[in-house]
Amino acid sequence: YQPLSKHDLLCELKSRAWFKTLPSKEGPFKALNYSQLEPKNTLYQLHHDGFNTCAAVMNSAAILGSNLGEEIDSHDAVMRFNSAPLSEKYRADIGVKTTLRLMNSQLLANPSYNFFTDPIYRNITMIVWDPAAYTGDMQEWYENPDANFFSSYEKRRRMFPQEHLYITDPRFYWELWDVLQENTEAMIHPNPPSSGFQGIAVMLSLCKKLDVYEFLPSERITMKCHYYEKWNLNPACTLGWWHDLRAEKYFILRMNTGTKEDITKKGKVTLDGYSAVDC
Ligand code: NCC
Repeated sequence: YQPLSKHDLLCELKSRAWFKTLPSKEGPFKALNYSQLEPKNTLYQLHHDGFNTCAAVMNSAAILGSNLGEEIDSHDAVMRFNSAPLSEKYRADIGVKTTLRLMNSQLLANPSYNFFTDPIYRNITMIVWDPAAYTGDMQEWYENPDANFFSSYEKRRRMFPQEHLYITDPRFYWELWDVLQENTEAMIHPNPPSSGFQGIAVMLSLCKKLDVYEFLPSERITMKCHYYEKWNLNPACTLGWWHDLRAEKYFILRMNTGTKEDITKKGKVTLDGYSAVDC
């Protein structure tokens, strides 16, 4: 096992881990005419010029008290995750600007997230992923997704045909998982990477520079899980269990171009995007 350098790790991602949307011309999706249903432009057609500066803001409770809202909002594009709320009371710490939101399929499948009515899911680019088997059998996945979200996607596409809502091709996050495992000394859980790690990879493909907030925990690290929940105490949220967050976080740390102080004070790592590196 030979650890790769910062540059080589980034090149490994750049050569293999580009975001892909649902394979609408394959298997069940072809029969269901999904190419008519999906957004007309791909993610890369939509954001064809890319962004200079980007932020990805994790849902970690450690961001509370950070006062990073203004800094986060000053980026050209901001990615947020799952049901992360934008209420006034969090604004000073997390900001409000949202360009993209990456969500797991529970957000569409479970009505308690109010996907169809909550304004945090309007007028932004959205990406949804569902844990599929590594084998990549699309028929089996469509018939038996981890969370039952395909019908919500279909309904939503008909409701807002102009909206940019993409389903992730499972081969994207499995390729990402392969890169993570190949560059981790220990064996990691054979589960898809967390939404946070997937989002970082998406942003690396769209941005020249990416600041990631509270993925590597700051000195405000806490047992509390999310910035928007009071009583959810679970260190696994930060350290991982189903997702191998420790492996993901160590991998990202190895690519950091920022300072140690930015991590301890701000929970911030700075990464070069794919367009900033020659491989
Ligand atoms: O918690 P979650 O993630 O929504 O957080 C988004 C990403 O932020 C990073 N994170 C979060 C909390 C924390 N203390 N430290 C962190 O580093 C992680 O990278 C995480 O991916 C997910 O990945 O989709 C996840 O989603 C939740 C949950 O489904 C959604 O919040 C919707 O309620 C999962 N929790 C449960 O299923 C109970 C979580 O395991 C992973």
